[in-house]
Amino acid sequence: MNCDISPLQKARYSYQPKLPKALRSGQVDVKFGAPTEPKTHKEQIKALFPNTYGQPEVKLVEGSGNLATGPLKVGVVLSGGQAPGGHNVIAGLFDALKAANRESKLYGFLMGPKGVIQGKYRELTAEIIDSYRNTGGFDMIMTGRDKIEKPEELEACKTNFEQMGLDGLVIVGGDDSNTNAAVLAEYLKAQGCKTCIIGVPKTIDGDMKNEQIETSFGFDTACKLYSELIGNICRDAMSAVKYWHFIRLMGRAASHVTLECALQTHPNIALISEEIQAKGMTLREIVDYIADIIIKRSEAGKDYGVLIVPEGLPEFIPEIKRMIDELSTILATEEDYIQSLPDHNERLQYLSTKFDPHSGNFEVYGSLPPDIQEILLKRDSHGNVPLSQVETERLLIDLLRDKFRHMKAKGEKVPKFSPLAHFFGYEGRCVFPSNFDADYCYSLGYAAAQLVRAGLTGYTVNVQNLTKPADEWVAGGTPVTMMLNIEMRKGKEVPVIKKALVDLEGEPFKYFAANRDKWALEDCYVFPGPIQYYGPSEVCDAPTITLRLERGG
Ligand code: FBP
Repeated sequence: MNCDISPLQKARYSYQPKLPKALRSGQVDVKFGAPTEPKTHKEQIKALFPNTYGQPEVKLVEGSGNLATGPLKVGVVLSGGQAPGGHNVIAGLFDALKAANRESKLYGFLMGPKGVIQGKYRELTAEIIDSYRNTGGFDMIMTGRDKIEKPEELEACKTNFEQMGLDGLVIVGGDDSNTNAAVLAEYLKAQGCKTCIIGVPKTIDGDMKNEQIETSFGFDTACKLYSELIGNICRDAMSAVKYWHFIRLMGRAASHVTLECALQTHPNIALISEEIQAKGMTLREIVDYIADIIIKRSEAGKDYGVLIVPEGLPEFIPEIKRMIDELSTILATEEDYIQSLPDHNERLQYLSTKFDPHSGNFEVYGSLPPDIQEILLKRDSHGNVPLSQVETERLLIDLLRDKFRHMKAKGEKVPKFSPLAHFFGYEGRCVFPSNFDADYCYSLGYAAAQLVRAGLTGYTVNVQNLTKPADEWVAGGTPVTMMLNIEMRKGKEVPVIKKALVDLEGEPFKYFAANRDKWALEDCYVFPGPIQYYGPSEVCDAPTITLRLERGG
């Protein structure tokens, strides 16, 4: 089939992503830092990762170019949710391997970690790579949310790698997938298998970051896309002057996406889950807070506005979090049975016998709408609740309508309230990567190839100094074990990379908190417009406001 391609896609094929100077030089050396350790659970993690614990941080520097130059066979797999820039990670990896040795080969494992376990892959040739350069999506090799964890799965991977003669595997994923990278690296090292495992920090959620990893790729583009849409809605709201827009934004746990979009667009209300948790706010208190702003705006003659809410909110409301935790423990052993029950009422009935009668958690569960109750019964392979399916924006609208109805019944004055609900999530994950993400991802892939050439395993690749021009970026590797901590998942204690939540003492939140009262009542909306790929650098290359406030620049 001969499919058309858009003029932008055609133009983007020839965009040459920028690289840090040390990587461009072609004479790369690895500089080792001091040994590392995790912040908490040191002994537990050391016992679980005896072969990869304590490895030093590394930097990729311009030097004599003493990395391996022989032909390498390297695999790559995309894992978890799509994020703009994934194809550029693969392109960077490919170009770096070929630059070091034309005979090197890159294999793409298909449909996520399952493809690694089942040995399903295809060789990625120059022709394939060229038709995906600077494009969004993960469709070159697709993705999946499977986990490589059972002994037979680890063994299957090893067998496949040995049959392929694979020198390295690059796992592109978020916190869960990079944790998986650590588990696989440890297993292969213990078994004397030569395949090195390198992770790449990906997620639009922006929650895989720490001192070494400044941001996860995809966050920049997704936030810019959502901000464009929010800005357009703000303008629509102040034009029509009759609707309140309730917009839920993707981001499973942390509120980074919502905070960044708030900084970019100045909506009237932005809920930040981490603050709600810190203040211990109940659902009723959140509704009261929103109602107060709606009423004040109405009194000022503004029966319109824009609210943004992170999809992760439910898990940060203490009463709902406690309920979800108890439910997760029940599901750890009973999920299959509960799902096999014929209908919602039977499931509800059964659950009423399973919750601790003194915890109050069943009452909280029962107070939610049935469709949300059903979604809360599902878990992905990493034990996460599929929050992207919970329509929190509608729940808030319903609760506000109830509140205004009660107020009216008591004879109180109520505002005119015509709400509209939106969810911006999937539309932000396969966007053509912004110039920032195109450059960042290409650099991550290029650097990952150097870590494989250096024979390192159990590392997540990093590129730092991101608020500076790409020339001054510095690439390296962070040992995954230093990012681990122990958490409860599906009722069991397991090692996982700690998710970075919004820091309430950090500059991005402080800036938001200092301005939100003004944004609530006045119309201070900002309209970022669509992502620009060509034009002045301040329009096309600027990183997120979050990154600039966190890192300066
Ligand atoms: P990753 O953490 O795997 O990158 O995925 C993030 C995400 O986009 C979340 O924001 C969202 O809740 C989830 O994926 C949706 O998952 P799915 O694509 O399986 O519906």
